[in-house]
Amino acid sequence: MPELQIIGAPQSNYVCVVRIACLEKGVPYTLVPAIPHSPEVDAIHPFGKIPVMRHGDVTLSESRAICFYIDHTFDGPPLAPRDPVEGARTEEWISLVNTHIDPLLVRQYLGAHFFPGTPDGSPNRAAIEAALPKMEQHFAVLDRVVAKTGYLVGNTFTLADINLLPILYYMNKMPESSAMVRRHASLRSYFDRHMSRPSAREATPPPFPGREG
Ligand SMILES: N[C@@H](CCC(=O)N[C@@H](CS)C(=O)NCC(=O)O)C(=O)O
Repeated sequence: MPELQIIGAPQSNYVCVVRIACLEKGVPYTLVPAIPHSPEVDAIHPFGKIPVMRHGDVTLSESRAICFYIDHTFDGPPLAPRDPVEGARTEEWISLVNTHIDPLLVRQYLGAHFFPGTPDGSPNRAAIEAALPKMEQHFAVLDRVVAKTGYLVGNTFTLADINLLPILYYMNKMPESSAMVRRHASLRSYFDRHMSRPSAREATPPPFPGREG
């Protein structure tokens, strides 16, 4: 078998998703550090985003496609249930995380802290304040959903949880969002429990360069 390369920066929540997927599946991989829009990424992703993947002659972009490939190429526990209903519910939550939760919590809120675009590099308070009321709604929804079984879907840890976990990791680090995590008891215990999985611990994002403190 050729080497499976996951190409991207380990701080990216989407790179983290693919790494957790490999670890849960028990698939060895090599993380090849690369930033978005670098030549090695642009060669595979049409819009220069990370992660991308290389496995022998197979190259892929987009975390969902990469996880599908990993799940169906290698032996190991399924990342998404093969039952059509549970599988569809998993896709439903992956999509909700990617199209609603990531744009608000990561791109808008976390971006306003980490990549604020302000003259002095201080957090973009206007963008943060605009995100907070909507974030309250998202946290309430997630808290309600995971309260039922401790998972987003059914009674097992699926790719839906894998997609959410790196986002919650960052939310637990920032001031306004960590207060929200603490105020939602079911989400808090969901986060604590799943972050203690060996896969999540091993793929924990390192600090962004220059933000080690
Ligand atoms: N839909 C993509 C999203 C990947 C993504 O947004 N990656 C971010 C890093 S977390 C990125 O490459 N951003 C650079 C950019 O948008 O230009 C996936 O699921 O892989």
